[in-house]
Amino acid sequence: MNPFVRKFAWLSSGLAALVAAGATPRFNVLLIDIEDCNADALGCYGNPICRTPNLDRLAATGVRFDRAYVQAVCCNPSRASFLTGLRPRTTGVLSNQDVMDRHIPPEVPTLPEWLKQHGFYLANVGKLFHTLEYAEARYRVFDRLEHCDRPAGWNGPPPLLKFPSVRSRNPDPPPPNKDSREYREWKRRQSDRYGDSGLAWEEHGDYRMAATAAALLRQFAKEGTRFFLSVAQSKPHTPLLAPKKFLDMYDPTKIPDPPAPVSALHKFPYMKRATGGNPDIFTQRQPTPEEARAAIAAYYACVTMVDANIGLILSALEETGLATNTVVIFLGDHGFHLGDHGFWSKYSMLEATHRAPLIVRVPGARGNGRPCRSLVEFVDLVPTICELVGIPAPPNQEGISFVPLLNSPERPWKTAVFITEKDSEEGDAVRTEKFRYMEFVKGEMPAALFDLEKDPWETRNVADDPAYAEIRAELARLLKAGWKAALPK
Ligand SMILES: [Ca+2]
Repeated sequence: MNPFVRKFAWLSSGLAALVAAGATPRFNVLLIDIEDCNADALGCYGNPICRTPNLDRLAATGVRFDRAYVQAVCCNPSRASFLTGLRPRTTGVLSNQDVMDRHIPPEVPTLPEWLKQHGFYLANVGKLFHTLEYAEARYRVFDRLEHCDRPAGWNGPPPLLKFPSVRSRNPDPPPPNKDSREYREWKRRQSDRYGDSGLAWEEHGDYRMAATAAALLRQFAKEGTRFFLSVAQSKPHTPLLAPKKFLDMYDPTKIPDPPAPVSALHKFPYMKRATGGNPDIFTQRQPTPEEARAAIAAYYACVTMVDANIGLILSALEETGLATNTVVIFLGDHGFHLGDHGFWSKYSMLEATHRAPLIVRVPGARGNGRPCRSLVEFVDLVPTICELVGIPAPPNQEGISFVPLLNSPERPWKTAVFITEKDSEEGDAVRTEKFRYMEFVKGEMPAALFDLEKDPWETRNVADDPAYAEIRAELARLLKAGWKAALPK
């Protein structure tokens, strides 16, 4: 038995004991959502350089999903999907520009609203939905809102903790007019930075969000509140700025060059990035190899800071005893390219964007401490959480509960996962155990096919290779048939 599981023996006995006693566990839900996280950057996902001791501990006491896939290529559509249990072409939220409140009818519940209807106390710390303007009514149902904008007329309690204000050390202050070209230029320059934030760890907003979440947990434990708590971390989203103490943990000269050099993918719709600017970082030109290594080191420093913050939350969970009856879900809202193919940021239907980290720890689940290699989708989260807390799922769900995998992580599951985009390009893709196939609505390349067994970094498009003609036809049929054709038998 792995040492973490031995130490936290309650994690493998709690649920079984409760079920044997004929009791239904009354779980709380803690959702930790972090921004723009490349799963391969985490120690527990096999990264040999980046240190994530707290997430490693969570993975060692929960189920780490190695093949968990988001349904959209960036924040807003991905979150709109996994917080409703509906796919992007159903929500109508297909890009970062689509305002959620205009596309999703008010009677379609989000996960927090649904849990509130079933008696949960709702608390949110930081970003959950894309912005307040996109989802004002969805934020209004929260009993507590911390470190985020508050809807007009919301009457919840004042902030739980007070922090000293932080003096800006940014030598490039914002222009006054937020609608001006100068302001947009300034935002781009801000996003394009990486390195030392010039701030202490405790001065970072992400630290403060975690400290607030830990304080909320202590309060819930004292008051016996059955809660849904969502806690965000803004990193490792750009700008890749971290406190010096985390940056000093990484030597850029020891970072390997990114895999998948710019090579055979001409005409591939995203390749303009490899010769010009990227979204979010290296926005004007490609980095030199030294700049790329320094940016990846800064990304790792951001990840390690986030990990330390999550450690504060997990410690509070353990100290209060809430770990014995709280489901913990850790996820990244989508992946992130770190220089592969000359790509940075997200906004692609390739593996680096599509795959995201997901760790689920349910007290008493038999799979705790084991990885799961089966294909799951983030759209499965709503039905999964509903099953875990013993309530029906909202109607018309487009995912399925993966609770069986939490007890038997090795069992066969979905045969394919899907993604849709309308940001840099418009298209849909399907990924199976062995292949990734994508179709684009316009452009010179209508389809792309990658043989992931032979070419895991997706460098050779074999869509027009006669040897793959049958496979391409089969995947095109599957993409058209959609998610119902890929459900476990
Ligand atoms: Ca994001």
